[in-house]
Amino acid sequence: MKFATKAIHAGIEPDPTTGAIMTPIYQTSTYVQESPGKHKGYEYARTQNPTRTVLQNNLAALENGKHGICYASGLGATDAILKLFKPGDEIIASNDLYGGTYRIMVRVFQEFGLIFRFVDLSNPANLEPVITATTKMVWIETPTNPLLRLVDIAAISAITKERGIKLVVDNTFASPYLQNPLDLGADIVMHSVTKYLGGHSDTVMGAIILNDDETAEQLAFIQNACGAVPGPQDCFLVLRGIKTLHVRMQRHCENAMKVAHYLQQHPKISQVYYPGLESHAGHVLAKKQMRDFGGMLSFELKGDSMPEAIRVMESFSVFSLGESLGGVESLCTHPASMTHASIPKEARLKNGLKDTLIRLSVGIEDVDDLIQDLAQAIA
Ligand code: P1T
Repeated sequence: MKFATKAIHAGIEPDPTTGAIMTPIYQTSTYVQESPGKHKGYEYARTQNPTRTVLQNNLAALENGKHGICYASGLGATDAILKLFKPGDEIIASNDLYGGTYRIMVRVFQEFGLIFRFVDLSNPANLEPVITATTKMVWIETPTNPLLRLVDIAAISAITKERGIKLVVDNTFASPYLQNPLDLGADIVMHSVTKYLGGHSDTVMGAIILNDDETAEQLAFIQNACGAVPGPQDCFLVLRGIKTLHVRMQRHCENAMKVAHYLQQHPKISQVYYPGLESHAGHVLAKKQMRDFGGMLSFELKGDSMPEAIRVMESFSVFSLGESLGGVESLCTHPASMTHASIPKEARLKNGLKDTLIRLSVGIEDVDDLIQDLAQAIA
């Protein structure tokens, strides 16, 4: 089955009792049992819910994986993955990543004894020298949030496989429409479903997709034991959102490419970070690893003036200033004070994330209106 057909049909059957084409919202906390332990496969809604099961199977199909597990948020999914490890285990993560991921690693799990190292993995040669006998996992985003760096999943996975280390790819920025990390050698794919998968800025959710039965069983145990499950209404909304994922992503990519070209030639702009631009350091890799270049981009204004960057962000009328990304509506974010504020300033600047960086989630509005909005805001 090709992607667009999977998005609409994979794991989804008409409701067996009524023939309803849409998966029902099973709004229930428990399931009646005939006698203790004798039931139809459902016991309690923290453990399983039929609406969630359908979504999990659909997501697994989209990522070409065997198991899908959904969580109450992207960070709920990250939390579950990090709970696979023990004090003293070491995790190497790419140095450009969502601020909340950095925060849960450093402020929560480091307190419990996990060890984290943040390394620029856009050059895979940087990985080998930092691996130690206690390294258990490598965590990457690609493209990264917010600098849109590309990380070579196949090259990194060749190293992690040889050393018996798990590779996790946060595939939020690409979505499964653009990139399938499991096919490139990753062990676990993680998503903030809140973003492109949901696609309509109305749900917060996370997901993990993987092939390994044993790790899937551990994760299912953690999910049930720790309880970060999404509700059935949210699962329904995401199932509905995914039905148009391929169509939305095409328009996100088209619009972002036009916006990137517009910004690149703008006399007031010094840098545009978009993997679709030939000038981008990861462009060749993006062409190989992704099916298109996505809807996210960041840019900097000439002169690096903070008041000027803020003035631009306050001047938009079609773009809305807000956290998050991947919805149909265009958003603008100031990573330094918003999505990445929990990364200490020194570390942020060292990794290239300036105070004046502006991030855009290019929506699927008419691109002429988006460009006109940028023109009037930057002017
Ligand atoms: O917000 P939540 O669903 O918990 O997902 C966290 C998360 C994980 N990974 C990536 C790459 C993300 O971008 C996010 C959330 N990011 C934002 C809210 C943002 O505006 O960047």
